[in-house]
Amino acid sequence: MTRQIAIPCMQMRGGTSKGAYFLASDLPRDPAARDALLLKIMGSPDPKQIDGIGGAHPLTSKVAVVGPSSRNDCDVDYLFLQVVPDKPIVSDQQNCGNILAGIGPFAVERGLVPVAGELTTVRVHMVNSAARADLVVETPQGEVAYEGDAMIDGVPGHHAPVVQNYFDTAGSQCGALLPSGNAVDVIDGVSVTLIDNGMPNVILKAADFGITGYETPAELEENQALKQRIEAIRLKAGAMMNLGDVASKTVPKMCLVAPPRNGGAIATRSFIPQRVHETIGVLAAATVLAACLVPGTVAAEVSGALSGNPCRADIEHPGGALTVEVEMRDGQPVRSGIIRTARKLFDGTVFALA
Ligand code: NQM
Repeated sequence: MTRQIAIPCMQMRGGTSKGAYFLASDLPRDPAARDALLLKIMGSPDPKQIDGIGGAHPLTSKVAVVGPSSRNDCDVDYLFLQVVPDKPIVSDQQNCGNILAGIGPFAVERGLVPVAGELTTVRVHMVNSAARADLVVETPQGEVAYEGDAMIDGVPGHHAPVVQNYFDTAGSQCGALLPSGNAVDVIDGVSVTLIDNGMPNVILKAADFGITGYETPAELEENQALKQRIEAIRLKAGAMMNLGDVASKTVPKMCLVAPPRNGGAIATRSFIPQRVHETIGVLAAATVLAACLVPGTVAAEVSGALSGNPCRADIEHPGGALTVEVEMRDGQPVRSGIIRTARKLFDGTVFALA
């Protein structure tokens, strides 16, 4: 007889995403057993994820696995897992900067990191890319504050800020900022920039597809011919980015760019990779700004004027803009900074059929 097994779980909104956060010690150690359990918890494969807690969209079907750090210079290890809603796939092939925003509050809530004062810094080892990010969490009166004045496009209301600083993100999954060695390559007759400053991305000019780049996500998702052309390019780009066969991977992301319309660095429409993002991923935005700062890229061709090092600029997206700061040294990004917010939604026990 099957029985229900119970696992401690906290649900958090991290930036513009939502996910289930677990202590590593509460999940099976064996990755195959862990992933099988996570599919059941989230309700995959099923486009509606009706028998699980997944939100039926890649942005709300995410998992964080957190434990004490294996590195001396970090406090916690964070493994990000993308649970694909309609396929039996749990992927560790990408990072997620939005879900990362909840890691600071979660680590403090679970007692992995002690409160240090009004502000607590949580040093995170991002296991997916073996890189470090520091998060500054507001902890007045000895506990995490969720209420505050920070606003991010794509999330209603105001919340406490979580400041994120990423280090050495260049080549996080691809081994180099420009994995093909070129600022521009041509795939299927289209000029592309293959780049990875924390999130493998293929940058393409919207104009090369006969569109403006200012369409809504729904309009782009309805355009089957466009989606097929973009996926065909993605499959070829994956191999050129040292990612192998990416047919069932969630990277690289595909980013259509156009000149900025609201004073930002550039306008973006991000395919993640089959659905279209309602805003843009955090590390994806850091990657796009790095692309704008590297001479000769497809992004640099359409971006507005940029100045300063670190360079702070708005990456425009369908829901507004995301402000990113990228610091360059010798042509390479060495630090990327972003402000997010996160909120604890529930803390309790999730059940899955054994
Ligand atoms: O790029 C969605 C998101 C993400 C990833 C995705 C992210 C990032 O917005 O750092 O945050 O690209 O699949 O949560």
